[in-house]
Amino acid sequence: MTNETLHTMGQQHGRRSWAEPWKIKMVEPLTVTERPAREAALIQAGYNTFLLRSDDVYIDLLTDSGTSAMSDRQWAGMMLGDESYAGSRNYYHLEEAVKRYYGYAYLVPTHQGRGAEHLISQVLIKPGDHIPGNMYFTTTRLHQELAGATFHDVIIDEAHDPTSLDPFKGNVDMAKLRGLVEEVGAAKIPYVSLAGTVNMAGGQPVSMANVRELHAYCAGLAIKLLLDATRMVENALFIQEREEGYAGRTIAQILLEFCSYTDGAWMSAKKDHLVNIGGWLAINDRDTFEELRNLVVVYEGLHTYGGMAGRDMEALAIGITEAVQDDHVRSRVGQVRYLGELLTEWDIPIVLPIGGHAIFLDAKRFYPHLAQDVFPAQTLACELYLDSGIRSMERGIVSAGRDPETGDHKRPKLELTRLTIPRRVYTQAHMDVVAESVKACFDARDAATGLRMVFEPKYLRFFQARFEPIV
Ligand code: PM9
Repeated sequence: MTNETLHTMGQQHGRRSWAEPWKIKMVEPLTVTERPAREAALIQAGYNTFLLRSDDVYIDLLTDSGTSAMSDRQWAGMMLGDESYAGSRNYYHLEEAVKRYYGYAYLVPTHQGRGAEHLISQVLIKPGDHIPGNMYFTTTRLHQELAGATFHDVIIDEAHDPTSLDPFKGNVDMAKLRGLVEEVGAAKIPYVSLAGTVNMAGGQPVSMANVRELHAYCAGLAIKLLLDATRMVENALFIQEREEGYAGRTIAQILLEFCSYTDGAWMSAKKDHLVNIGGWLAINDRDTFEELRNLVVVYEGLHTYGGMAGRDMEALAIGITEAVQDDHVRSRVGQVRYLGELLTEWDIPIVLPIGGHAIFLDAKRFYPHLAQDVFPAQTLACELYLDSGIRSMERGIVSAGRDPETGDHKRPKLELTRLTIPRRVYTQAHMDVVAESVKACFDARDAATGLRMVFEPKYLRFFQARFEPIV
């Protein structure tokens, strides 16, 4: 068959695949384990995937945080680390990259996202304040609460429905926000906490129209609009694909426009920015910056390293430029979609539309016979690990924690198990293996009996809680 014939056949089938815009230069062997060893490891880990040793894991989909593969350029950048205590040249590279792609005036580096969340919460929140946000995130809300605020979820209702196909399920419901402002008063709301994409909703995006409207509304009331920019490049791809007028704009252009409607941002650089550690906080207001820059030296490190080594800042500065390339973002989200489409073809219940960084299995529909109090999503994470050694993460009642007022479990509408895809790490063949293991668990779903929690830490319990199977 000639190349031409092949080409014609391709056109006849209408098939045009995407592929990763890189090739693999270095590999890390994986460990394949047997079921009895996995059973022993899971008992040892108290049925919590966070407590497994990574040596006992085959394909690790716990998180996309700090688990990306760095490029040859980033590794080369590590060798250019300027480890001076103050004024490292790598800090200035980072400052320049953040300014160019995010547009904010002032930068404070931090060791990771929650370092930035801690600083911004301590500087802007007073006890008794209220923080509206487009769904909670575990660490973000905790820092807001520790600073004395009450968090209010003002995301649109569709975000809590895993079957809703709304293209922008991350949007803020303006009526809910207005209602809160009327109830508590604008003076009690230092900022709106806006995340793009929304992790706990399934990696769902916020539209440009929504952030523009929010900006106009908040500016009129002197409420800051602050962005959790952790996965904003993925959000930008969804805007490019779904929002009128953005098809011809680059990810970098969309990102810059989106950020221009906000007053500042915090960042877990361990996600979008393709590094294993790092974070930052950026803000336009000079006075707030001065306070943040003063506080960072108390908790993180000097204001020109904030807990990162010079080499980390160099890899991060390079990672920012790589993160905003259109072909990179398309292939990253394309891989997530590949897995999600396989699962939907097999009628396995997942959150739709497929999000940017992960597939979220809908444990309520997966295990309709299990009550939320026996932790269906945690159970599913365990079953998946037992089946194949694949590690996932609970994002349901365990992650939601307890109501600080009543002490009862918070019972989120979404009870999800997250298969999080690290960037540039796994291949399509790995995704096939993952899909087949999920299918095996789905076929065996009637046998699942749930878990009971036998140890519960005070903060962010999902990281360290222990469970036992209900028999
Ligand atoms: N997210 C994740 O796996 C890592 C730890 S929490 C299970 O999804 C957002 C939207 C995040 C996030 C971390 C942080 C905190 C802030 N915002 O982990 O402290 O998804 O760098 O960032 C995790 P750090």
